[in-house]
Amino acid sequence: IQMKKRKIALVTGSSGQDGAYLCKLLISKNYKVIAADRRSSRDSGWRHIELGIKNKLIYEDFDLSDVNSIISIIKKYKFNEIYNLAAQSFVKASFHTPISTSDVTALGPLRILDTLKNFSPKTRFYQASSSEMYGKVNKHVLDENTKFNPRSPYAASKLFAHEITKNYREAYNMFCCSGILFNHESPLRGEEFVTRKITKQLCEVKLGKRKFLELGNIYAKRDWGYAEEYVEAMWRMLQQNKPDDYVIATNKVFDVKYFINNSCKSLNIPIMWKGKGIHEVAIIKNTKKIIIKINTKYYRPTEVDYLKGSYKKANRILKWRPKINLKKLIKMMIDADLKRLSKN
Ligand code: NAP
Ligand code: G4F
Repeated sequence: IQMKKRKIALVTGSSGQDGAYLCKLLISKNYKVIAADRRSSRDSGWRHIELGIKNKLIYEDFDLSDVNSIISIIKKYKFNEIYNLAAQSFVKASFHTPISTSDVTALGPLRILDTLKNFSPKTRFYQASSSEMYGKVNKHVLDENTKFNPRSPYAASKLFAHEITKNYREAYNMFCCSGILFNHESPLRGEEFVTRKITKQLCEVKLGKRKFLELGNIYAKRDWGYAEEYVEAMWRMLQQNKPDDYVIATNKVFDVKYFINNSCKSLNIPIMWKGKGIHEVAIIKNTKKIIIKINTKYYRPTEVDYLKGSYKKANRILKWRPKINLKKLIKMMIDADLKRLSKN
């Protein structure tokens, strides 16, 4: 009997939320997984520790802005698949560091693609594209054919990466896919993103470690899914016969305020809202203490107000659909934060 050869995959941004879940998925599928990240972010490795995968990965030093680090890693292994998840991924920060964001988030994937073209053209490539690329849109539900209108240096960088991925697919017949992923969250989400900021800081209030939290535009609407399900879609894209681009979303939309209200319910903190605009506050019903304030420092120069995606194509071709709803997701995030905070 012939033994099936073990596949080798490279995951860039392996220390991040999606990187950690994807590494876990690939390990469960018996891949040899090379986790590429910056040495500095490996020191904590908290996500890999929580998922119990730290000693199941092969770690390599890697920086998307350094083409030599990309060339040497691609020459060292014969990759079947590369998942490019590394990026400066925080939209707000991209307004402060537009040039380094573009260097990493736009040119980084091009550095990988060009290296693949020269040294490993048969390797399958996944690019982490984003619903932020749609930006300001009038359409109600967004899909693979909707026009993009980016609203931040981050989104413009992701759009360049998206288009160049398509170009390498068409020009050189390479197996390159982009997943246009809508917001996806989890207990492993970074603390700067609004969902995790809310769950963590509300848990701190609940445990008496904080008095209130400050947020920006609480009327922004997002299509929030569960990250662990979304990395499964990435893998499925690279298992198809033909490379293509797919929207991954839940087709449901909620505003930040809804997320806050449900988080408070989950924590048994009864709140009521008062005031308008920058003076709007949430108050704890029985104590009348302010728990949420607006701080304009969290506003963005240009905002994306509304994002809702259609996962019809992914459902038809990849047989993918979201399963965890937002209320369940909030509960998972709250439970994890309470558990972590109770330990300290
Ligand atoms: P994340 O938690 O912020 O992870 C990003 C990763 O990229 C981190 O491991 C980070 O490492 C790494 N990175 C940053 N700059 C780098 C550089 N110069 N060289 C090498 N690695 C670098 O993001 P995520 O939520 O997992 O998202 C994964 C990818 O999907 C990102 O590209 C993001 O833009 C995209 N995306 C995310 C969502 C979402 O809702 N989560 C939706 C659509 C698209 P350090 O720790 O060293 O900074
Ligand atoms: O959680 P956010 O920072 O995520 P954003 O900007 O939608 O970007 C995330 O999703 C993208 C996919 O669409 C990814 F490509 C990207 O890498 C990242 O993962 O903000 C969500 C919304 C925004 O409208 C923001 O203005 O929440 C609003 N918001 C209100 N108060 C806040 C805050 N966002 C943050 N981060 N912090 C606040 O205090």
